[in-house]
Amino acid sequence: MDRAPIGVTGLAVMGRNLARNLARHGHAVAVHNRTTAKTDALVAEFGDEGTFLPARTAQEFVDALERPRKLIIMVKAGRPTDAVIEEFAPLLEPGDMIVDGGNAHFLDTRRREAELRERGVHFVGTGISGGEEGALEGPSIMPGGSRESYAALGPLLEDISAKVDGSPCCAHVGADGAGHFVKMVHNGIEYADMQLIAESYDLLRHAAGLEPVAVAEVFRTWNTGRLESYLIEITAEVLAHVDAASGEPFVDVVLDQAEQKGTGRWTVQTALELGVPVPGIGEAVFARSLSGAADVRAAARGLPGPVHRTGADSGIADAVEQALYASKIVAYAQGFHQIQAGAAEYGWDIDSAAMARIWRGGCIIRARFLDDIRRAYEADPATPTLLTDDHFAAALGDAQDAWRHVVGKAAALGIPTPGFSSALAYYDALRAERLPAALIQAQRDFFGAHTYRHLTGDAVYHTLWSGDRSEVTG
Ligand code: NBP
Repeated sequence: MDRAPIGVTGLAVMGRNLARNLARHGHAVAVHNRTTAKTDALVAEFGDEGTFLPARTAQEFVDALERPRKLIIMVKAGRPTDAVIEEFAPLLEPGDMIVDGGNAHFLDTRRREAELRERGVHFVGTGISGGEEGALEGPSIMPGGSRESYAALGPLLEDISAKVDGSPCCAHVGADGAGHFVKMVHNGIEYADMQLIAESYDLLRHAAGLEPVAVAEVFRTWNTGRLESYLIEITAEVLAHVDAASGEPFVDVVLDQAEQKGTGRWTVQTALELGVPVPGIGEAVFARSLSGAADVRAAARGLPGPVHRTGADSGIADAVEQALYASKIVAYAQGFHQIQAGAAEYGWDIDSAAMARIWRGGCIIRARFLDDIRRAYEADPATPTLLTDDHFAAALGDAQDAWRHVVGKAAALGIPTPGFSSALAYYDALRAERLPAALIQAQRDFFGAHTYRHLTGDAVYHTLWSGDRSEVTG
């Protein structure tokens, strides 16, 4: 065989595993890397897993691909992606397809897609979630780009994606940068979910007074119910783990400063640009920043607060489960709101039910819960918020008392729960008959003549605050 239906360039952990995944599924795959030693190593170590066509140069790589050519770029996002595109684009022909499977910013993807479209080349910005293991065993794949490119690429990508109930975790998201946009929001939701789980752990540890190994048991039990998910499962594993050197719970020997690579920050920055409220994701990003603000934390450590930080309220575990489930519904509702706002802004026709479906497997936020989101969007694709879906509204109603009890208890004990508190505030704000935003509008008009509207009608008014306080039309 001298030609392959697809190729991968960039053979670090992700690219190598994606190439192996393709080969294991019976697809011959051309492989290329800037540093040829990685190409040689892949073929030497895993050559028996399928058909690999190693290429030492860009030209050899392009020549090893069947027309229309399909090449996947798996290099470091940013400048390296542009460098690789500049290297390959002159070697391609109209109709060829470049898939960028890296974590690109969706605005870069939009720019690249527009530039390559001029040359007749399809640029398919593709979100891939699942990390190293997912790339090998079956990730969740979110391809953007043209429908035409999906018709050619879809069967291959669906074949190597994760499967849930026989359904592939891969679907065409929408034009140009839609795939990377949805992947970005996926990561934002992941931040929020992890923060809520971390707060649950903190409450079980310090409000219920449980040791990490006992908290692990609680998470294990939760993982048999409606919270069943990859993140809950690994949380139980981590909390049960003991540091071999000290014999202490592993979680107690890890520095409590969470890092981030930037997709959570992008989600919040984009939400701010779009004017979409995603406070749960924002709180999660800021909670990581706060944890890393070591000097500020050291300076503030002696500030007064409740004396007995640790309680022994063993009955709170069930309430925490309710609060976690309710807050999780809120976080996902915010993420899907952002997807819908992005779709409206950029003209993408994104099927929210399909997004929930392809996140059920392969990716970090995979969970039983996503099936309920899929069902909710299938029942009402145009719903403004997931919160009003019958199933979720009932769950939020059932969780009311427990959720409020947990947030109140956390405040009383001095346990920070920005995720839980913010989720509850978002819920209460959305359902409020009247918001104090009316006062803010009035203040804005007072100091800046920014005008306001009345409850009835679209007319714009201004009050002459420094004059006789009569109202004039704005
Ligand atoms: P890295 O992000 O570490 O990138 C390393 C690869 O980029 C190597 O193949 C390297 O070639 C290549 N490269 C660089 Br750096 N600069 C280049 C240039 N100017 N020209 C050509 N190639 C260049 O690899 P990764 O961790 O496998 O991730 C690949 C992509 O997948 C990234 O965009 C990442 O954000 C995304 N992603 C990663 C994960 C994950 O869990 N790691 C999950 C989902 C998505 P060399 O060998 O010659 O240096």
